[in-house]
Amino acid sequence: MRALLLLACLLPTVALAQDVPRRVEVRLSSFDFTPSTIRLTAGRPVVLHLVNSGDGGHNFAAPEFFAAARGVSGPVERGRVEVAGGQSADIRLTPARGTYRLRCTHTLHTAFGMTGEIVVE
Ligand SMILES: [Cu+2]
Repeated sequence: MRALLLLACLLPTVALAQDVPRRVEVRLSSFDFTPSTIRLTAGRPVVLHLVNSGDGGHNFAAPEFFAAARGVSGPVERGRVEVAGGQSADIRLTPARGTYRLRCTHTLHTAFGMTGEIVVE
């Protein structure tokens, strides 16, 4: 009986754990994404926590990635997220399988190497 009660208490927790999105932090700085390769699981909800640790503004531009994802919520505009210096932004979505290009579209930042890749498997 006690085991049954324990199971009854645990079941909702297990169901909830699968729905809770995984949190993935990505740091933006001059001129890098850290990590530069972001690995996600297809169909598994995620919160991308974008942190700009620099003084200047950067963006997280991945239009194909956002277009393919489901349930995108957060400050995404035209496939990119602007993050001012010292600020952060949270984007919740469910990613679709694929390999997507990531870059910062601010003037010359891509040329300076501010690029990355999002791999969803
Ligand atoms: Cu930048």
